[in-house]
Amino acid sequence: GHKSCVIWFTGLSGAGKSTLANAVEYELHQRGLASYVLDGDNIRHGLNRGLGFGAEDRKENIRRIGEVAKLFVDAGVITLTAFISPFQEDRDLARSLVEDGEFVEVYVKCPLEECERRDVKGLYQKARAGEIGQFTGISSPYEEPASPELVIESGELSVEESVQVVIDYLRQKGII
Ligand code: GGZ
Repeated sequence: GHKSCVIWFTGLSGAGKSTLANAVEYELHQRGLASYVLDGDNIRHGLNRGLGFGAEDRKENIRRIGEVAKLFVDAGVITLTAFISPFQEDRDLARSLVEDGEFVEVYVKCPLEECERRDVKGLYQKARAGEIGQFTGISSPYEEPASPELVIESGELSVEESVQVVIDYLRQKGII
């Protein structure tokens, strides 16, 4: 058997949160474990449609995601979330909704310069040009996690190596 938990990925746009969350989810699925990824595709386009990127809307975005993650954990699912979640206070609130040990905060760390150099979706360029306001790292803050369970330097490790770090942690803690 396994325990359910929230694996909360946080980091800048383009740091690799969704890629890593999906790769970990794939690995858990291979092992026959019930798991699910919450990300912008299924949350910001659905439940949280209408919320923007001002501080208050980001707070509400993360609050709702935390509540949904709690429900999934209650249902026995290993829940992976991939949101910038730039504010420590909001991440702490999400943490407070589940039991001690059930919240694994993973800082997907990547220098702003590297995210901006990759600029997979061209958003940094638009933010620099002033076409997108309140863009994290450019015109809106990102608060680095104070004491995350894991820090993964996505520019230094391959996706496979990063997945292994997360899986090893879950095994070490007896979650899987
Ligand atoms: C940051 C923005 C913004 C602004 C649109 N700031 O790389 P992406 O495209 O796919 O990921 C970013 C995503 C961030 O949404 P989150 O729900 O993760 O943010 S938060 O946790 O802060 O609520 C980016 C896109 O949405 N995007 N405008 N102004 N990212």
